[in-house]
Amino acid sequence: MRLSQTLFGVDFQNPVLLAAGTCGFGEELQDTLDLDALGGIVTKSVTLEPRAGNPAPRLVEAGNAMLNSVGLANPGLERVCAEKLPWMKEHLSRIQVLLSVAGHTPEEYWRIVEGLESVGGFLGYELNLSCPNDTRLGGVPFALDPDALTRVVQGAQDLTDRPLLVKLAPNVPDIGPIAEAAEEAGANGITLVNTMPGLVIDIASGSATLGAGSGGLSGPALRAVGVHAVHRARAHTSIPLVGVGGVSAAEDAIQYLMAGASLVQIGTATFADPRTAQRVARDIARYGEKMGIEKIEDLIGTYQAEHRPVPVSEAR
Ligand code: RRO
Repeated sequence: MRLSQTLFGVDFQNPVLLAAGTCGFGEELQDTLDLDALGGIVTKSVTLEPRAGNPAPRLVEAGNAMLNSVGLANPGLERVCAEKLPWMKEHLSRIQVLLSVAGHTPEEYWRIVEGLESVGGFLGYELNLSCPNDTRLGGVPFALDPDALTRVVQGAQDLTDRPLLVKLAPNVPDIGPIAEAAEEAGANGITLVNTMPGLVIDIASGSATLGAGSGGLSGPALRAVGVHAVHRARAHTSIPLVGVGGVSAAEDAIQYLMAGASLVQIGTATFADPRTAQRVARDIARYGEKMGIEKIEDLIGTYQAEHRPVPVSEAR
């Protein structure tokens, strides 16, 4: 099966990317996996100023999931431009790179986009509007507030011709209208979903197991939430969708593709096995060959919602 597709005007050699926050800026993983074998990577979110991040522990197990509160640890815009982008330009030319951007105010997002824009060497942006661990000043994440989301996206869109994706949060009653707001504001793609707010308490001490208290839940437990979010967003939008949450095998990625995602991202599973993304890409191709599917596009969006009303006689 042909895994490559043209999206956002460029070629993705396969649909598997590494998710923001799980692969640094690529350099950190260069000795552990073959970056050239990926569809692309999304960097750790970049903020205006450097961030030291939250107190340890930053990651804990939470049943069939992981809880994190990294607290946006990153070198900040200036060092990303001076140190990270030059490395990425030189070493990641075969794969697609999205820069994840985070801020407390719309103006911070815009200043970061302006700063990165002047350096270049990457495909586009993934605006992280949904970090559960560092909400905007005095409020909820932008992704929970369609008016605030619209303002950030419209302002960023005015500053760049590069593809602009937005990353949404899972903890909303219906993500469909939020995805619609993102498309109307000018987003070129939507990534669904960020981690789910969660808390693990150590009952011996009565304290949270994470240094920062609560955090964001990821891993297998998030997969059905992410697949559902993609399905709802597909019903409300026509721009490319990127599915993320709980992918560790080709079968997981294929659910996202069937729900309507054009690309998938791997996050938590990379911590257990850094080569997960390569394996998932290879196994999607094997699945396609087994099923007689010619190209990845023939798999995308093939899921049709079923309505199975309970017959009145059974409902009684
Ligand atoms: O750095 C983090 O604590 C973090 C971020 Br920015 C995010 O978007 N999602 C997450 O689970 N953790």
